[in-house]
Amino acid sequence: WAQDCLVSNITVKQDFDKYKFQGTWYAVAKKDPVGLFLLDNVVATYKIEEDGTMTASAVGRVIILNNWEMCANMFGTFEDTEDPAKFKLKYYGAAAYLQSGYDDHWVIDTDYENYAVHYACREQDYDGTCLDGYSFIFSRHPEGLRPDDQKNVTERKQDVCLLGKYRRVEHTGFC
Ligand code: ODT
Repeated sequence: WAQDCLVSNITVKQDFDKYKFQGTWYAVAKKDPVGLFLLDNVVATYKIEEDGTMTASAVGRVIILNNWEMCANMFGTFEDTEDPAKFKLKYYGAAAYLQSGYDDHWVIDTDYENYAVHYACREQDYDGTCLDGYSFIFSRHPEGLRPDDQKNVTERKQDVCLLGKYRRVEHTGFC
């Protein structure tokens, strides 16, 4: 078969349960967007508020103003869409000089207990493929993915047409 890589053909987690997704996730790998922001030591914590809205906070090492290195504290609110695994993420930083934005936030796959594959396409090309996107591979475990989950994750990287485009996200204790 040939993969068309159309954003509209990317499949997401069936019957995504945001309640089970709550809690802490450690980024283990990342495909960067144009103008990358979060470098490493990225940890995201998801929570469902009393009204059912999913929110998250995230930390990560960033370099701003060309060479000031710091730990960014970021916050986000997720807007539901007709697909339970596809959200719009409105995010901003604790300080005004940090990035803010409005991105897609798709959960491609997760078993809730060990791994998650996140995907966001920021800009589509004329042909419907993704021109500028980013993706995080998350683990519940700070040490990284379990060997059992690696096959799944590799397949999902291929599904989002980003196999080979990820880099490892280090956790050094900086944040
Ligand atoms: O690092 C980049 O290059 C782009 C990422 C910018 C988005 C950071 C916003 C984090 C806001 C808090 C939400 C946490 C959810 C994290 C899940 C995946 C990262 C968007």
